[in-house]
Amino acid sequence: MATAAHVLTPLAQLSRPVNDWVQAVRELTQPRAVYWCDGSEAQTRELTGLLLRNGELHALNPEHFPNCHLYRSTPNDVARVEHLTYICTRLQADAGPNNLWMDPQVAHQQMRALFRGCMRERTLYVIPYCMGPLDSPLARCGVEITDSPYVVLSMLIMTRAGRGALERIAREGRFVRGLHSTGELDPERRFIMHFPEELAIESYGSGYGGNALLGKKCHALRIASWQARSEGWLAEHMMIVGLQDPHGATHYLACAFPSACGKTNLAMLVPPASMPGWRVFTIGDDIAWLHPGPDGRLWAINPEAGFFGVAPGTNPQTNRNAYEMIRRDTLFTNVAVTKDDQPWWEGLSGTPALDWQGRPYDPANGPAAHPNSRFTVSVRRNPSYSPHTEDPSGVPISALVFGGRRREVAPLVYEARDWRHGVLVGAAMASETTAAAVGQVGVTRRDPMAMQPFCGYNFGDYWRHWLAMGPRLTRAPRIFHVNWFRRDAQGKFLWPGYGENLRVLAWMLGRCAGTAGAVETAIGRVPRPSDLNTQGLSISPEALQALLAVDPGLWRKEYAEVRQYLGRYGERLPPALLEELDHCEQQL
Ligand code: OXD
Ligand code: MN
Repeated sequence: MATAAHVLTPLAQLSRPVNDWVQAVRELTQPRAVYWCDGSEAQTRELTGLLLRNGELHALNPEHFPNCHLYRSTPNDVARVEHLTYICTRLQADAGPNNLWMDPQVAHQQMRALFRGCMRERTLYVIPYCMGPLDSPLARCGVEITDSPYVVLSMLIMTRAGRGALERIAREGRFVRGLHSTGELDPERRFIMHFPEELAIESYGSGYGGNALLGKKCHALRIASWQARSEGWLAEHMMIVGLQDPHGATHYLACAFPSACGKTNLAMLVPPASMPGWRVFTIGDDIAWLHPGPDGRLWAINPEAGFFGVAPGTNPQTNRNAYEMIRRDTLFTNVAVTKDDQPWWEGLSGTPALDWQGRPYDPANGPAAHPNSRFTVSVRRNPSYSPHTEDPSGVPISALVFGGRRREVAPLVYEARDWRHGVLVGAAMASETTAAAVGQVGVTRRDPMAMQPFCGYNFGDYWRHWLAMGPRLTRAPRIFHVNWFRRDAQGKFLWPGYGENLRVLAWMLGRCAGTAGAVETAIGRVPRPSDLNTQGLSISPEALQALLAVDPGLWRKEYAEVRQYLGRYGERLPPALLEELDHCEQQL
């Protein structure tokens, strides 16, 4: 028999503020039952079994994909909904022109009407979670209430969820409150509301990752970016990777790219055979929380514990690590399946039998897998997993990298002259839209720091905060910009990408060490072809020349567009950014 010391306190009794909130939500939403998630394997098995029995989950081929499952979402609910995502601050100007805004009182009222009684006949799940290692002072906690067991299973992979998180909340007393219901999955009754001043999120009507796994975009970016400004750190849409050079030294980079532009692949890059001695270690693939350390360097943690990656394009040729990682214990969403129940998407060999909606595959219906189909898997499944992922103080960052998907204009890589110029480089980012959000794909839009959909406050204030961070770092990371997506006149990609990207990252580390050359241009420092390691790379000298070219005519036009864009931020725009832009234009 267990002694008193072994009897665990029921979760509901651990934190009075959490329990009070759960009871208030229970009254509002009227669920049939309340289920507290403790993060145990037993609960994961129980919920998986429930979803398999009710047909919401499908078991995949147990021989080739053990413990892997497929979830098919409602066809109208497959991506983030930026047009239904709001920042609700008392002052509209605090949300800024970069966000949709609603008055908090109006938003609460509207959401209460939606949530009232919405969980009748459903179970209310309480998920206490921690973003970041449980024992890290840089981590922050939240509680998500949801009526979707699929969301629970996903949150259990994507965050450190359960008893440990709730115990931390009980000690700290502070947590982000995230209330979610799938509602009727009606796009007309779908809203993702953020209340940064109250550390609260309310999401209704969608079960899709970025709209429903509230620890991810809603907490770790929109709410955390707000918290980070007041506490003196940065919450960024960045992956974190460690590169070990052939001498055995490891350096960490944090890279911001818009959604579905290759962060996951870059984070677990496989070095090309012609670069022996290099090793890659992954810390994170989507979000970085960056803190100035006592040594004047910038230190990063990955607040997440899992990957929610885009499936199409992932295969043993493009990324062996990523493909290896998702061969077991993985939750797939909206992929196709082969006739022997293996998950399938464009870019894999074999043929699909059923498409992402479960229909017999017919090319007339479009791609077999949804272009934004995903895998959800623990970071520990990654063959290049870095144990430093768990370091409470994070890893020191040597370089920050911004990047977009641009057919032209931006060269393969360039380096900012200094921190202030680097902030302009980030603020001036643009990229072609992808299937990660509802809307037209392939349209170039401004996406500063890859944070357009995720910054929880006015970009003008955000850039001011970025500028202020520089002087606090006596050993600030260097800042770079990359573009893997430049094309030739026929529309063909000029750069092979994937593992070959290591050549560009190695040049950056060379710049940090003072060993790699570059030429000064108006936009920053660009490598000459001879500054890049091209040994074993099959690329023509003309293609390399084109990749590194800076066309003054195109850049004049680009800077004019940047000026016009920045002008939208009026008096909140820090003058230093315009001075920096003047300087770049004069150099042209
Ligand atoms: C993501 C996104 O899912 O950026 O990471 O949309
Ligand atoms: Mn992302």
